[in-house]
Amino acid sequence: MTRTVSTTPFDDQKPGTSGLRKKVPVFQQPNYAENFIQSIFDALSGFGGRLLVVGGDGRYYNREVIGKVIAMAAANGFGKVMVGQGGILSTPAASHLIRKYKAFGGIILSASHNPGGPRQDFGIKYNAGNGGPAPEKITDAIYARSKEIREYRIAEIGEIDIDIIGTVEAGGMEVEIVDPVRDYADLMESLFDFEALRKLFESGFRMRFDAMHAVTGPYATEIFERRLGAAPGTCRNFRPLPDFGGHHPDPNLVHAKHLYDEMMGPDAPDFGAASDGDGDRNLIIGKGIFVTPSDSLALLAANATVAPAYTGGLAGIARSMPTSGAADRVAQKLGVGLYETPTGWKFFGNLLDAGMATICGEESAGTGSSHVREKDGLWAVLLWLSILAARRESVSEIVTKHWATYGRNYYSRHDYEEVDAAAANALMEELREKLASLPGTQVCGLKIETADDFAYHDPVDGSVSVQQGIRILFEGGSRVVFRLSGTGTSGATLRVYIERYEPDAARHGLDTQAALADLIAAADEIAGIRRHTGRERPSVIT
Ligand code: G16
Repeated sequence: MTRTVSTTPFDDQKPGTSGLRKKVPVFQQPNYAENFIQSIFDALSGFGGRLLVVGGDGRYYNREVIGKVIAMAAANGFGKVMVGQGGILSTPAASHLIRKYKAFGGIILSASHNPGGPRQDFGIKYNAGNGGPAPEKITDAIYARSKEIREYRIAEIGEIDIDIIGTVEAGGMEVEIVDPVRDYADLMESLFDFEALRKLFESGFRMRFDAMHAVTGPYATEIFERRLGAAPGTCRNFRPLPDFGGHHPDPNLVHAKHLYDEMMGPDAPDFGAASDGDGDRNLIIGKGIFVTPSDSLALLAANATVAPAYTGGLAGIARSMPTSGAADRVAQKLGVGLYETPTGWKFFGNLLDAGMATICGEESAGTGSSHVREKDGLWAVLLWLSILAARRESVSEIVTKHWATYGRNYYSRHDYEEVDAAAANALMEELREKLASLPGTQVCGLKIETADDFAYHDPVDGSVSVQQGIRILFEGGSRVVFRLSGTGTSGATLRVYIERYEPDAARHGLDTQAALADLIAAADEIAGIRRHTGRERPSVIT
């Protein structure tokens, strides 16, 4: 039986960089999740009788919301829902299922790298039939609907045991519970030469993968330890926990510090990697060397042809605007297009669908390719392993040679987290107002060449996205970018991205923060970071 329930709108359901992310107690308010789910369905049309893929990263409240999605999908006329066993689906695995089974779309429950637990973060995101995050025209329509919604539809269904693989009926609709790992692991096996990777591990190559008690644990153990024969214990923290063991499942140098310390230690394995809450981000650390996500993108693109999926070469490379220009020089050398998009994986979808780009990446630890429409942490690890297997050099040798060929982009991101939202907005507004007057001026010994607020003109559908980050370009190609995060759940997070290009190999061995010191000082001078935020230093430096 289907019920129509009266409701009133919430005014805070605007999807951010990647779906709606809020604290769990916000989602637990009566009708809150239901309103948003119904707003998604109301913003779409043509799904009658079609398939919806549903899964999440296993965080607290995942199972409850999966139950709601199933009951509401039945009431709204979907023909079938496919759910990962236990409610688990990594974001790239969900993207793959949507594509493989030609689903109408999917709902992914995750707040990515944000912490989980009863008072922590939760999120709901809609992905379209291409497997990618909904484009802005859909998220705008969802938000518009959420402000007007008066009722939602939900079917009365009994308890469904999502831990048992198989097909059941619910509210006149089919619900198939699937192995969350198998299809995805098969896809990886089709892209990479698993035989070559098995030989790499057989030769004594040692790796450490930290799943951070998040969704990649079951995927990583299946792929690395079972299919590729990596030593048992290669994968650490592999059991997904609703609160990620009390940690931030954020694979950066702060939250994956134990991995970093191990990789810098005397008995470090050859290769270290980690992934985040929902499995789309990656951290890459070689023995004694951290690889920045921007460098990793450039390196993966430059060496991609070692993997069977990319032997034909790349159609193009895409990166988000704040990501360093390291990939640009690779694209130039390969003679392929380089596309600069706003932050947010959703902006890559059109380029991938149109066959204009093959590999995409972001400074926020995301890299991926046309195999799905999400960034993909384990894919990045497998491509790195493929390069290591083909070149038989250390990560450090590969990185150093890359810099010698292309030059080095010193790069760092400074985050000021949980800043008062009004103060953060005031900082950005003040910056915007003075943009026109900045070119030609000197700050901390650096001459500003141009300054603008990045606007993206999508070359495929012509849509325009404005105010995507303030860029200050200095003479010589260095730059500082300011933007506010779209994924936080309390206050505002100011991100400052700092970059200097150094072509001279004799100057490639500097400490990153030291190499960027004058730009860091200039950023504070230009934006008045301390004055506005009251903070003496960033909360996180990556
Ligand atoms: C999401 C998006 C990414 C984006 C990142 C950071 O990642 O999918 O495209 O780069 O947020 O966004 P922001 O700087 O606005 O916080 P994830 O892994 O959180 O889904």
